[in-house]
Amino acid sequence: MKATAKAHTNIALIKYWGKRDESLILPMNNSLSLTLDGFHTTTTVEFQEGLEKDTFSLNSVGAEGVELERVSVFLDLIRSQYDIGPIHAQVQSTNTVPTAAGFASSASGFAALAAAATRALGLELDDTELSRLTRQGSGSACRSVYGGFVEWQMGERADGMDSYAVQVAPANYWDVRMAGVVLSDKMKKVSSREGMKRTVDTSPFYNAWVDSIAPDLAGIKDGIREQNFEKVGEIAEANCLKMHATTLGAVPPFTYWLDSTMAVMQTVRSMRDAGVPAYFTIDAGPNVKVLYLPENEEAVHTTLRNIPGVADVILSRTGQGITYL
Ligand code: 2P0
Repeated sequence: MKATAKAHTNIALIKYWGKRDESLILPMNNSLSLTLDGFHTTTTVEFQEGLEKDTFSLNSVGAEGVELERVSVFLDLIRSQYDIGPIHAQVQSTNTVPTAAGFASSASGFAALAAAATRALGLELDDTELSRLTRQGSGSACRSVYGGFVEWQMGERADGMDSYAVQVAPANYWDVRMAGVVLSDKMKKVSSREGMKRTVDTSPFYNAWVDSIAPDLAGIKDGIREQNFEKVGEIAEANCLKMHATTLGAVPPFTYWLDSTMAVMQTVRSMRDAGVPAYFTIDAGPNVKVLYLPENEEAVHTTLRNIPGVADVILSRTGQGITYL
């Protein structure tokens, strides 16, 4: 009744932005991500007879309130979906995603939790079923079941049975890298859940966003297959800009960007003008992630670190999918 699993976080190159079903977590569009080896969560789940409730500790600190609630609600989902009965669990997680880095820890967190909990219960889920289950903890987490380049297929069914991720190319297919640029100035943020909902409900740009996904996805998959870095980078950067443009049309309008976010974006464009291919992407927060090739690592690292307002730059390679320890 005990198992340990490790999952890496992922960063979307084609963004998931908006749900068609809030409770099942079904998206409005397909998304495509890169799993990163630098950021992972390791989770041990032990089910025990006689526990009155689930417990959760993160980096050895006992969690209460909303954090514990999200873990326990997800375990409830597993207990009910697989007819487990009222047995509770002790959950212990270690996160190497630096909390200040603005890298989504919910992706690696829910992927590791789903894998460890189902393994502890002796359920033999294949990757598709594990991804489908993980999706219901946090949408982007369903992509962390796999390493390398991963596509979350939105599916069409109302019950979500066809909404899960598949691998597009494994981690060792292509050595591309990503730098996480951590900004010192943190803005109080609109959560991604709230931000995407407000955008779907109110932004006149939202339909244009959805319409732009199919060509972006087809193009980036060609680019990955061909290992055409410029093609992949250009599409990813443009897709990110379109996602963020939808937030400006929302009511009330909002943006995740700070001055320093735009300074990093501008520096990445200047690097390209100077002959270093590098492309940015930004999630539901001010920090910037920069895609680059191994031969440019030193130049990219040095340039990014020297931008005013940058607190840290964390480099990462492509990462693997779920592993059991
Ligand atoms: C993504 N983001 O594709 C997009 C891009 C943020 C911007 O997935 O409500 O934490 O748990 O499904 O997955 C962040 O949203 O949201 C996210 P829920 P999630 O990575």
